[in-house]
Amino acid sequence: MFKPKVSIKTAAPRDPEASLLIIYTGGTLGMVYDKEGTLIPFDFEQILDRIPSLSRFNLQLTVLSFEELIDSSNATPETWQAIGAAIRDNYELYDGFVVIHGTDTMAYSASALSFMLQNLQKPVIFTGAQLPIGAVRTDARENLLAALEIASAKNHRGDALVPEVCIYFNYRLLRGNRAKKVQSILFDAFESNNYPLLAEAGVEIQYKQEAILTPDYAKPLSYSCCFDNRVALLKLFPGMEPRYVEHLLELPDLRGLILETYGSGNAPTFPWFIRAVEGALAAGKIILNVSQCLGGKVMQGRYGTSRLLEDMGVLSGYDLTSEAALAKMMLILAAEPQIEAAKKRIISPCCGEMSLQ
Ligand code: ASN
Repeated sequence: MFKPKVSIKTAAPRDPEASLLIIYTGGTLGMVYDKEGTLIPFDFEQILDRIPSLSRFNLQLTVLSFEELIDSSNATPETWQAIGAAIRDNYELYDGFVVIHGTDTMAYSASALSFMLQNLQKPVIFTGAQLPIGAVRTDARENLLAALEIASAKNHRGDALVPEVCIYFNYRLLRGNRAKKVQSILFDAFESNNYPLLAEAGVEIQYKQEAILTPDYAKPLSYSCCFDNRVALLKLFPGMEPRYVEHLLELPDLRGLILETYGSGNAPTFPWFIRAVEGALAAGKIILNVSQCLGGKVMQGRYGTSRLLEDMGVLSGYDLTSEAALAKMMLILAAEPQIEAAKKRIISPCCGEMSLQ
């Protein structure tokens, strides 16, 4: 399904400023309408034809297109592995990577890739669009062109300006594992409420160097690609049926639960709920508390309604997004059979995904 299909190289400029690999997975950016008026994925060759200005960049571009292009609602950890493998296999050959991806699950994929590619020294810029590239008012052209420019940007030492996994969308560059899709209609589809923008594109692209990670140039890229999907996400709501929650928490092979709580990490103190959480923890499951709020953070113990969670051993996800929490937990559970070691890694920041203060 995710075998890379074709490599299309643009005519090589004589002395290119940078050489980039575009990984095309699908999404609205490259879709066309079928006879029923439904959007379906489309071939990249025609996309290149639709952006003639691409050839005005002094860049060597290579396109790796997946055999089966997907709407990102069909993304799975195999999709993340395929993107990761394409980057790892070509890491030394390119200065940067642009991943064309559907917007619906882009924040999950960008989060996953940020955890898979540790000590990254090159840009991995996810982008996509709300309207297909063929639409008259499309946002695809600007998004793709700016993503390419950012992926090729270097400082005076020749190092990448943004050596991170990011999402570029609607004139803004966000850290991938801090981003959330917040809009399905407007072009301004992504937010990063708990972390500043990494760059803003206007007449010029303004990079916020103080917000961008600095890698350890002495260390090589470290790549992990296994995910354990025996995890679940439970969003709390008033009126939850105890049986459903108990059933989920008692599932014997469930290893981890992301609990989407209210406000600063609060949950009901009903005895049935406390018993269900206690039982799951006693059975060796890991429970990670993240907030339903778009901004702010979990502060277990601030209210009585989160004190119990803290006392029972529920982990605080601080200001993690649910998307990043899921991807991080799935990757760590696959790597760590030891529950205490897994817990320790889950609450330790590793690539700018959470702030403990
Ligand atoms: N359904 C599309 C996708 O995620 C939405 C988009 O790309 N704008 O693939």
